[in-house]
Amino acid sequence: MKIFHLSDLHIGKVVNNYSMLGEQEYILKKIIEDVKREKPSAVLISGDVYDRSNPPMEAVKLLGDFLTSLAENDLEVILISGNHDSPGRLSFCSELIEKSGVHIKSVFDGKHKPIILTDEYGPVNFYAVPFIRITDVNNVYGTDITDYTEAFGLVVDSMGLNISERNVLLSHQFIAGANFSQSEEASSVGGLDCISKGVYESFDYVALGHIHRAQGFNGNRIRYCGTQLKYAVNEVNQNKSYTVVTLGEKCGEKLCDIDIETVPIIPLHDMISVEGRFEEIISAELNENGIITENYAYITLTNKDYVDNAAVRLRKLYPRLMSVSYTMREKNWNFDINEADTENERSPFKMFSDFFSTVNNGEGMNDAQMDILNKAIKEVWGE
Ligand SMILES: [Mn+2]
Repeated sequence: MKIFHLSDLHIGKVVNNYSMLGEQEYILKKIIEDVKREKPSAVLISGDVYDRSNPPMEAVKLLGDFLTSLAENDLEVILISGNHDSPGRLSFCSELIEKSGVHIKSVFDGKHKPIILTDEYGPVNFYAVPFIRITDVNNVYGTDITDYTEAFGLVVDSMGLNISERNVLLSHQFIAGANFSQSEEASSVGGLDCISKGVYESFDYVALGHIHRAQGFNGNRIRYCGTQLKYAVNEVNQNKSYTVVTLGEKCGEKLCDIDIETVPIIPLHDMISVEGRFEEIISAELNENGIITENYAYITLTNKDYVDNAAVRLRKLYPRLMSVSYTMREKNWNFDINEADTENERSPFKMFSDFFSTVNNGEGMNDAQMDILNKAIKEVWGE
């Protein structure tokens, strides 16, 4: 049985003031083309469908169009909510929509009615658990658990899995040991939010969402497919994809075979980072539109001094300019020793104002900022 695994669509996301809707619409159309060609039995969307609990109208329309296009094919769509979604809003009309083969599980109620699909090897039971916190588990089961792994373990135990059949889980959680990106915006990175992957081991495949970098555990049977688009500067070198899983027959408690492959996604516009001297960066070759690139560009300048109007000048050649920063290798942290005394002799106020003007293009603090600094100094050192 062939399954497409997507997650973290973050429809409606805005990155550095650029709406990603056009980019998202483009790749979702590509995925629909792949669905028509590859004919998967199910498309799984493992949470963070929207970027916000109250998504903009255009984002709601795009998800609606995507689900409608998916449902026009002979397949089931199973979708859970992530930490960015509003469970209540996402569940709108879910019982009605279910009749079209689109199963939305966004409100955690402790009930587990698997969606069962069948192929020549028998049934595959799909369990869908939306993003949950320990308090959700305690509220539903009347427990007093304080450990995330124990809480999720209770959820899995309550499913009453038949391990002689094939079982697939959709989940949106942070597994201990997973490798974060930057755009997750999780409430806490690691620490208390971690679940030990042991709780997932009874499943034949776990379609995870939450972490934006694709990665797998236990031979990829517990897998984050990652986002389908880059959403942060430290994702520029990641290859984005979705995952296609083909489940074989079950041999005892394990699958005889499972095939897991990634399908690369070519975005409409890529997200890149460029580093170098301003003069070099603006003299790169122009394309047929008279600009350097249509891609979203994070630019880091290695110039010793600030370049006048750098962003304005760069934007003419890089119209999707995300940010301009300086490495300031020579200047950074290295105050002019002729001007400053030793650090110990400079007052905290002088040290901070020097630092402030260094990182602000030579501009000093305004009155309000000086007030804040003075207050902070008083708090730390007294009068
Ligand atoms: Mn996410």
